[in-house]
Amino acid sequence: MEQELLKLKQEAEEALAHVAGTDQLEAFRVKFLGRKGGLLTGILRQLGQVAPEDRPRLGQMANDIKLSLETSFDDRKALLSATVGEGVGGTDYSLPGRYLPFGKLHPVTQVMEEICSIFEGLGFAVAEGPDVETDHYNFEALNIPKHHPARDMHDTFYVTDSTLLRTHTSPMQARIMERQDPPLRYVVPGKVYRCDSDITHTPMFHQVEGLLVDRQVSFADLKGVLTSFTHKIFERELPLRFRPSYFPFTEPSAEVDVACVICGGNGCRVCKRTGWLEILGSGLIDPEVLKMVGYDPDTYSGFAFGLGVERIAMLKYGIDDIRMYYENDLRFLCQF
Ligand code: 2NL
Repeated sequence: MEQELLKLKQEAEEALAHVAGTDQLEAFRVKFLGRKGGLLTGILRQLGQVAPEDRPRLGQMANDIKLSLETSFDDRKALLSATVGEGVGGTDYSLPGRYLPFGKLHPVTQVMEEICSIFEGLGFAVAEGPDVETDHYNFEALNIPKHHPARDMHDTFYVTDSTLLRTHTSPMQARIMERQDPPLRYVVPGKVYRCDSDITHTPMFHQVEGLLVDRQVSFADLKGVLTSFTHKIFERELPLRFRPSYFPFTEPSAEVDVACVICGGNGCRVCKRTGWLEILGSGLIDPEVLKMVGYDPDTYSGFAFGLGVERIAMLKYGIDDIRMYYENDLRFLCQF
């Protein structure tokens, strides 16, 4: 039996060295180590017929060989799974890894960044302010005192009697003017809030507001900067129209229309047959606002403007429902 065991060990080691794949490895295990009909098991079964004095020694020897073959088997298995494409246990180590999908910026964020970078190209700096503002900076400092009819336009969410969710980003511009003397050129991007929700309004939306203050700033400067901006954001030199309007913080004020990006001015459903699309509000900063931040309106003048980012993005990409932005449908969001 001793001879048989040694022969088996040698044969098994040789066979294992030639095993090249998982199928062959399994065949090896069945042939040599299998519990039913395996060669080693066959020899161990005969142990009962061996002389009792030889039994412990041969038993020990058989067990040592079993252990040694099992170890060699495991080593071979590990080696094979590391080097051969088709590994053990159904894992194919040659398959390419699974990649995590890349996130993307929301279309509104993309357009907001694009708007800011166009103004940066025109020499404006970018500043951000708090979403929760004081009544003072959101209204008083911008020439909208209590009981002013313009407060009704804003549908404000109040936090306390004197704090609120900002209804525009201009409170930050008032803070900047208080801190800094002219000349200055800033744009302020961010979220704004108004208690309003229907097909064309969401209670939170995004604005970029800008201002420029210096000596002898005129309406011509406002027209030049906004024309330049519009041509860049729509990637075409579309005609512009400055239409008289009213804002409590600017005088004179103008709303800016661009020739319809869909029909080019001929009239269509998007521009409601007018040929024009309103894209922003603007004006020369009211002398009262300049006084409140401590500027002398006889020395300095400036212009300011505000635009809705969702609206610009809708016109740029032909999106016809503002609610699409906030439904979190990846089929929509991933197109941009
Ligand atoms: C609109 C109109 C506007 C401003 C925003 C502004 C800020 C300061 C002083 C004066 Cl600190 N004006 N901002 C001026 C005119 C219009 O926004 O329709 N926005 C969507």
